[in-house]
Amino acid sequence: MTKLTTLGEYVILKQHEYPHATGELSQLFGALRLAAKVVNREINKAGLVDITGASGLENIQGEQQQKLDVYANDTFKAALLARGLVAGMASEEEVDFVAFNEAHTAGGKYVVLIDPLDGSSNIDVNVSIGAIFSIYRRVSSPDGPVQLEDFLQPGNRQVAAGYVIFGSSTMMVYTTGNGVHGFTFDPSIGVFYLSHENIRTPEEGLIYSVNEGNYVKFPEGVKKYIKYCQEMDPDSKRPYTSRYIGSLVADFHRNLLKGGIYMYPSYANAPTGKLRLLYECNPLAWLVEQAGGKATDGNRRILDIEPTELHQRTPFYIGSKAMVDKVEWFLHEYPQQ
Ligand code: AHM
Ligand code: MG
Repeated sequence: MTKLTTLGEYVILKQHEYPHATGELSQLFGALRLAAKVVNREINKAGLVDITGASGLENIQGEQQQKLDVYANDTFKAALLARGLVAGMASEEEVDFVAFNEAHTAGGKYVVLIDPLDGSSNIDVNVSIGAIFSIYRRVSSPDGPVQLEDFLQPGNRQVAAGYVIFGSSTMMVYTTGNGVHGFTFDPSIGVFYLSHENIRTPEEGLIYSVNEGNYVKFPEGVKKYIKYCQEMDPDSKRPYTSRYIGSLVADFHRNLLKGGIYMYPSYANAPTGKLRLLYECNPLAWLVEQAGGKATDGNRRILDIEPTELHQRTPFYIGSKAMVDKVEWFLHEYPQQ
C-alpha cells in the first residue's frame, strides 16, 4: 500500500534539516497551509457568489484590485497574525509593510513577504492563479517593531519560499533550501499530500513563455532569442513550443516540471519590467535554483540583488539553466534596448 504523507507531517519530518530548528518554521507553514485552504475554498466559489469582479480599489501599483485579491491578502494576514511567530508582513497588495504589534507577536523571529493572489485578472475566466510567499528571519532588534530593513533583504537570505497554485488541482510547492517539494490538495478531506518530492527541472527545456504581444518593445537581445526559439534546428529540437498563460505561478509551475523558460523583460517605458522582486521573483528564483534551474535579470542572479524598495520591479528570466544561459548570451551580444 502506498504510504501517504501530508504536508504537515513532511515539514515536521524534515525539520532537522534546518539549522537551529525549533519547530517555529513548521508552525508558520501551518498558518500558510490553513490560509491556502481558505483561499482555495473561496476561489472555487468564484462565479457562484458575487465575489469576482473589481472591488473598486487600486493597489500600490495603480492596478485595480479584484475582490479575491483583497480576500486572499486579509486571509493570509489573519492566519500569520494568529500564530504569533511572524513579526510583520509585506504584501503586493499593501502600500507599506505591516508590523504585527500585538503582545503575542512580540519577539516573532520571521517576516513574510507575499503576493496573495497572483494573476488575479484571470479569475473571472477560470484560469489558474496562485499565491507566492517568501520567509526571512528578521534582522532588526526583536525588542521593537519590525523595520523596513527586515523586508529589504536579498533573496539569498530567504529561509523558506513557495507558492500555491489554484489550478485543475490545488498544489503547494515549497523549499527551505533542501530541494523543492510539491503537495496536492485533496479537497474532500482538506489535506495536502506529498505528490512531487524533490522536483528537478530539466537542464534543457523546449518551452518558451513570454507575452509576445510586447515583442516590438523588447530589448534587441530578447527579440533575437525569440527568433532563435522559433528557428528550425532538429538537433536542438527547435522550434520550441510557445506557452503563455499570463499567470506567473501557472507558467512557472508548468515550466518547472516540463522544462522551459519564462521571460518578463524590460521594455520601452518599463525599464525594470513588470514583476516585483520581493513578492514574485525572489521566491520563484530560489525554487528554480533548488530544482537545478536558473533565474536572472539578464545580467545578475536575481537572488543577489540588494532591494532598495518594497515594490521594486525587475526584468525576469527564469527556468531551465541552458535556456536562461542562452538568453543572457543574446542580451550581452545585442545590448541595444
Ligand atoms: P499581478 O501580480 O498584478 O497579477 O501581475 C502579475 C502577472 C503575472 O502573473 C503574469 O505572468 C504577468 O502579470 C502577466 O502580465 P502581462 O499580461 O503583461 O503579460
Ligand atoms: Mg503578482
